[in-house]
Amino acid sequence: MVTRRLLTASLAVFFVGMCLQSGGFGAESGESGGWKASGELVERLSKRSSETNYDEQKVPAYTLPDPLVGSDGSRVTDGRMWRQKRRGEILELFRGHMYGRSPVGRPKDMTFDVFDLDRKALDGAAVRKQVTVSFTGKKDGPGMDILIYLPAPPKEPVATFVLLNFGGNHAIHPDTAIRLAKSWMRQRGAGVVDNRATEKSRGRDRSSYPVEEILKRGYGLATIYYGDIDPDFHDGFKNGVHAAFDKPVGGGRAPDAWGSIAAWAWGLSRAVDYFESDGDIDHKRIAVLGHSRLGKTALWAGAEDERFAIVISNNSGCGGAALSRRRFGETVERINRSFPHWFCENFKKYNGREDKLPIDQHMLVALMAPRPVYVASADGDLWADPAGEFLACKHAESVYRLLGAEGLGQGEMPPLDQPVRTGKIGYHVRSGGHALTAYDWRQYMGFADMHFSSRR
Ligand code: GTR
Repeated sequence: MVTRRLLTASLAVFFVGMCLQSGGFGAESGESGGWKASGELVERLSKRSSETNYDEQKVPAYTLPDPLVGSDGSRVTDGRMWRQKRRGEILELFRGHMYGRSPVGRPKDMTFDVFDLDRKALDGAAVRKQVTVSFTGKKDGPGMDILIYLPAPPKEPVATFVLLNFGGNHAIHPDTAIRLAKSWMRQRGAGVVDNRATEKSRGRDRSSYPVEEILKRGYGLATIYYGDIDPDFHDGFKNGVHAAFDKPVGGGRAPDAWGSIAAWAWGLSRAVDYFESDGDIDHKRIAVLGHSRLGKTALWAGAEDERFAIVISNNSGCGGAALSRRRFGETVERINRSFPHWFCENFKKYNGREDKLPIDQHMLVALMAPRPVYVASADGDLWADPAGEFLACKHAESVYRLLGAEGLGQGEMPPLDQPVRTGKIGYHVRSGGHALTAYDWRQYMGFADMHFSSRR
């Protein structure tokens, strides 16, 4: 009798779950109020590329998988079920179908070498440290340099933002003591010659790294050149950390072997391994941040490694915070074509078949729960689909609520330059284009002020 009743009850839960899955999350086009893309921009971009959709009206109807319905159809009804069952299940889906599977945990032979320590850097405003992490313990093996600035003099272990950079550590500030990046680099103007950084590129990207302001607000900053971990070009995974850690299956790479985004995210976790050994850094208050492809990376790092206490995505777009099923701006097919090394091989099966994905990016945002997560878009960056980024936050909310946390607290897209950051999910769409700006940083520091003060 009891068994029967239980069976009936679980079937009912299953049925409700399936209904939600097929109906509850459908057809969002036109759903958002507040910010809307400029009609003139939509027209201009649409003319430039007929292959890309920039028109909200042309977003196809779609149904998002429900983060709170398990693969077996059962509904997740409490925090324990989320933690013990569903969270791991979603993480596995992202590993298997999208980012790929990374080596687990800290490499046993990894070493840290603090090769620079100046307690009176930047005219006495900062403690500067530079650390080489050798992933295999071999000096000639793959490794990365971490550049760290902490407010001076350090009074207590400091809450720190960590982010990967595009142009080398030396490009974030003109400080001549910063070691010039040695790894392969994309051609980014005159400061890079034959894919190597030159002195000319010192401080070139400083507008995206307001170091002095960050220090004044009491935060530390740690940054790593992403190409140290894995050079950003497709060479069949022969260089960077893939070569050192890949375990071939049947003579080749497994279809779910880690791509470059997963490798960069793995590198961020190795930085946390270092922070845990550095008494000046509060490793319980680490915020991971990233812009664009490195915003996708920050999200994946935050999903894989819960030591990141806050996760921030700046203009991450397709493969980051934007819902794939909307096919707005950059699509799965387009990203796999342009960057075949970013995701695992399996992800290519979803080119033009987004509806077949067992996940969508709201579930990536949900993997941060109940930790604070902030997603930022830019008005001119339609390639990254601002509305799709907002909707991913919105549809991650059910998980935050289940865990007793306030999520976004806002059903509609906010107006331009009006950040939403009352709960654990923060969001803004700022004026201007695809970039990490001082304005963005101010919102992130305000968000960190809110959430880190209670963690001390
Ligand atoms: C673009 C790419 C985007 C974004 C961007 C970036 O070319 O299509 O997904 O990641 O690069 O990283 O700057």
